[in-house]
Amino acid sequence: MKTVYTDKHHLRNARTELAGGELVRPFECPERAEIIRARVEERQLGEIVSPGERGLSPVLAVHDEGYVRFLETAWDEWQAEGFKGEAMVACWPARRMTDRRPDHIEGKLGYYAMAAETAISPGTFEAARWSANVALAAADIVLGGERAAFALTRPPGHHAARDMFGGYCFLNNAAIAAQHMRLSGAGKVAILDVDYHHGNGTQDIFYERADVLFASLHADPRVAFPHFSGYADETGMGDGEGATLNRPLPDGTDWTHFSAALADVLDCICKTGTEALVVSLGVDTFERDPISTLKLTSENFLRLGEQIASAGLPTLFVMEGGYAVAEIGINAVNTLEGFEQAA
Ligand code: 5XA
Ligand code: ZN
Repeated sequence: MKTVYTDKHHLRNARTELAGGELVRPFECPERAEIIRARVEERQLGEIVSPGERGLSPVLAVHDEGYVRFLETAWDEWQAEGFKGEAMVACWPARRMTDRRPDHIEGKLGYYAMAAETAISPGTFEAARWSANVALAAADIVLGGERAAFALTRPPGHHAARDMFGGYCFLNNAAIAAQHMRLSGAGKVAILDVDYHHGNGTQDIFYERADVLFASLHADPRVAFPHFSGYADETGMGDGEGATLNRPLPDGTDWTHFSAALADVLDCICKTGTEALVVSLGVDTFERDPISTLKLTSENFLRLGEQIASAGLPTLFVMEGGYAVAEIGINAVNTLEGFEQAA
């Protein structure tokens, strides 16, 4: 399986994350991608290729233009105010407040943020753009006839909604790739999100569409981020009614239960005439992940890959979360090797 990777991800190297009331070094750090890339090489998974520049049009096919322009200029606007730290949200349009977009950067951050932990730092927008380019290049490998490809995306994307950032995400790489696949001729695309956290952004983007199914296994939002989406009764709207499948899982869920829920959603995906599968591959379901509570072992990730392969679909893997840095390469690449062995 080919991997698409670029060292441009280093442009995203924020100093601060708000976690537990403290400003800490972000869990989502550059070493993550480097360790995965090293493991891809060590296991000789396949060729590692660089993405090309695709411009903003595939990004604007799923994201709001005002939002993208905000991401592009946010750091400069923040700096122009003379603020010393990184650009972090301090206030939001909460219940019964206006939905207007303010002019000041502090207001714009609130308007476009879905969470406070994620700071915008210099280079963030460029890194996010290149992460989307990685996903698009990997999508083209699958569109070109290969059974699977791995987009080693960083920063991740699945919390980024049409016009919102947060949860370490700015541009929704999986959604951008899925939309690109649709526009390139794939009749129906499914996005399977196996990250520990609900992919609220991906759900938001396709919630009213029947042509891109979104299925997610994730920790129960009553006790896990992003808290305000990912409940089982969120099933899509309008044309998209029934094309969103959420399977919240209790704290401590192990492979037996995870795999049963996965079998259920894969069955639904296969019954809907899906022609291509995009997997939002988070490995923060790992038992020793520092911010998560599921209980998958490194060996279970091999089984995860095998089970995904059983759907028999052209498959694009797009990297999302996973913060047990020492094991992130093993867990991500185990999934890909499990897939290859079963495909
Ligand atoms: O999949 N999403 C993540 O791993 C980010 C979670 C951020 C929690 N504050
Ligand atoms: Zn996650």
